[in-house]
Amino acid sequence: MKIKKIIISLFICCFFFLTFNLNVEANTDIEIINVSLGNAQGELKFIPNKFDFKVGKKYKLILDNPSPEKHYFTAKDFADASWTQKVQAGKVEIKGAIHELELKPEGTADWVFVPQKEGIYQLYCSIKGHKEAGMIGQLTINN
Ligand SMILES: [Cu+2]
Repeated sequence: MKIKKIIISLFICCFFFLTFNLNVEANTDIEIINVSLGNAQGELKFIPNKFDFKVGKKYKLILDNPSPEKHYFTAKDFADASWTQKVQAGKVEIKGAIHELELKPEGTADWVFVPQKEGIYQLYCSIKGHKEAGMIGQLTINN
């Protein structure tokens, strides 16, 4: 009976140890960046609006729109210079190339990708007048 208890305890210890290790690995494996499209005050800007990426590293951009209106995260050249693993929005997961993401008010989306090509790329919102009002940003990929 005692041996059984010890075996079970060991098993539980191993399980926690493994889970802990996997979590640590997952955290170093992918860098998570939160991006807001506008804010609750209705200002037309990306927060943050400057991004630095490294070639070959995996990123997850968590996009959200806390503003009262619709916005776009448009970064065509940047998307072409990156490999997209997936885009997740709600219960839908999209695989393959992506150039523009539409976020309705209160909307969120996750974009998981790996930058491939060095360069400085532009980000903007493609709704009429928003780019001109300052809804722009810069995405840099370094080696
Ligand atoms: Cu906009």
